[in-house]
Amino acid sequence: MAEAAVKAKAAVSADTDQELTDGFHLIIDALKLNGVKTIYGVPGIPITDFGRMAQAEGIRMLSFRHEQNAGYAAAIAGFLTKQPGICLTVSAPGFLNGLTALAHATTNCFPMILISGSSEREVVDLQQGDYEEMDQLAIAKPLCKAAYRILHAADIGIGVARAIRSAVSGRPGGVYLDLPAKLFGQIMNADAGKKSLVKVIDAAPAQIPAPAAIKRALDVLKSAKRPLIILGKGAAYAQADDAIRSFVEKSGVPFLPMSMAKGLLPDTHPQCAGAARSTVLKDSDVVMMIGARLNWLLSHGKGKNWGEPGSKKFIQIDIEPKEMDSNVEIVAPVVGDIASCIDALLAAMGGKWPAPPADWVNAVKTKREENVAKMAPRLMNNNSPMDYHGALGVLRTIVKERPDAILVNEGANTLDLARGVIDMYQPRKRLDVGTWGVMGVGMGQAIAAAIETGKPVLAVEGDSAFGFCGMEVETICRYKLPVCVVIFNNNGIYRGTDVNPAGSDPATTVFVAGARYDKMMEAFGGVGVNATSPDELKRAVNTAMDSGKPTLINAVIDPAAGSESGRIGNLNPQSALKKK
Ligand code: ADP
Ligand code: TZD
Ligand code: MG
Repeated sequence: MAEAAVKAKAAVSADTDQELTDGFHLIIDALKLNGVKTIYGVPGIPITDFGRMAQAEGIRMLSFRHEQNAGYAAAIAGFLTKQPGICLTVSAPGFLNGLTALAHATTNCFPMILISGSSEREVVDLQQGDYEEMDQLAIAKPLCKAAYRILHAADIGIGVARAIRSAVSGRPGGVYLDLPAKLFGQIMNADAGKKSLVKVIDAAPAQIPAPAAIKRALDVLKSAKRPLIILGKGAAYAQADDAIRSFVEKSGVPFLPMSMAKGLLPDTHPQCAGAARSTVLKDSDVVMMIGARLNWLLSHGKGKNWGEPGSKKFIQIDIEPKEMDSNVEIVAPVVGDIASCIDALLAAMGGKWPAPPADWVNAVKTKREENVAKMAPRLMNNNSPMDYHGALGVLRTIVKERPDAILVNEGANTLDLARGVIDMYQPRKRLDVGTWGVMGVGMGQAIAAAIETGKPVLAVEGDSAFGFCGMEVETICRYKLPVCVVIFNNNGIYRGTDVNPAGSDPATTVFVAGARYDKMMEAFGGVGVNATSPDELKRAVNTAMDSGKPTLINAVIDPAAGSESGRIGNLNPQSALKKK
């Protein structure tokens, strides 16, 4: 049956002699018409044949071991390409597995479409217990930007167009598209079917800022004594790299990249204030955010990290008007898409722009150099077992030598320390846990990064973080992707040293001591290496990156080296009853 279905792209009706098409093919044609080249998913009822047919029709189908990882792959594909990443799942449990990633995409402003097969409406709505019965549309709605269901083959064109436009226009986000099983087999006249398809024109229209908003922003920026620019992942997403660089350089203002905006301008750029983060947040008087939100990652724009209350003026560039004044007053809101906003700013700045006061620029530079010098010797140790700095010092050099490789990074200490230590040199090369700090994005991101960009991928993973998605090493081996996974194996979450004082069970944060994650990769034909020193780690990563072979390096990290929750231990609530 499967093979027949794949072959029969269009059938001819016996009685009327007219050429027919069906739901399966209309969905595939609608996606292809709109440039979809890749789908990430897991097969099963009712979408198994759909996957086969899509593959036969030239769409690349990446078949995962768990929908959550396929979803994270689709989400990051959206970030990397500005096209919605597509995740395909079966009904209820598969759908729910994909939903975490859909919510994550929405939270991070990544365009993604979760397409799930679903059970029959008549049975679901009367709750009569269909196979994998669930009212998926209702459940998806609060977790995404938009949710649609297509009931008739003739609506597939419009339904797919609506999903695409919803995902990428305005503030990008996740969209759910519900496809009941019956839709796939519905037939219609092939010609009418073809005419019903919609190619989305200008899916993410430019949103031009008002000239008055541009002038207001520049007036505030010009008045600053200690200005700061914060670049967020919205700026990386916008793919306006040259314009952003010109603007930052013309302004002369120190810039601070948020995690996934690192590399938009190189971290080694003379204006980069990454290594003087606390100083610039505290001491600046005007802060211009470009595609960054004043959420928890920036302490909501207030509190002790931001210096004296009332000491700041904020300028914000964002496509989402509701983002303005979300946490503090924005004195100069600039609403529009970043490319248009930066172009307008550059045009309005004219030929000459006054440099910011030299004492400020120099103070930032001095602080940065001090901090870089303080860190340098720690990165050069060759301790065995390794500490984070010794291991990261090696990876920092490797990324410097291979600036076009993509770095995927998750964990707690593994994340926070790598973000600080590893300089990035090109835009959209650093992918990580995003706004939620979610563990388990790593393998999905690594796979999508390799597929979408064709570049080598280095995934630096905490042992806990990796555990959420580790089975996808089989997927990496199956598709022979140039992914090198380095597990920072400290035997646990934050540290591997906790002891349960009450009984024989292990403490909640520790794992099997001395685990050999490298063997997992060997099980599927990839290369596994156990690295116990920075020298060994360096050799193994370089070999992997040169060969492009799927590789997993178990980097043995001192279990006592990490700290609770990495850099965000302060967010843990404290028990009033805890003994001092
Ligand atoms: P970070 O975590 O790096 O600080 P956030 O995810 O908090 O970044 O913020 C990204 C912001 O960028 C969001 O508020 C989003 O609306 C905005 N954004 C995304 N794409 C664009 C774009 N093309 N133009 C303008 N703003 C954008
Ligand atoms: N579950 C999910 C989906 N996301 C989370 N962020 C957590 C749980 C809680 N959590 C963190 O915030 S970090 C972390 C967990 C479980 C793992 C940290 O351990 P690690 O990294 O081994 O990945 P380090 O290097 O040991 O700190
Ligand atoms: Mg760990």
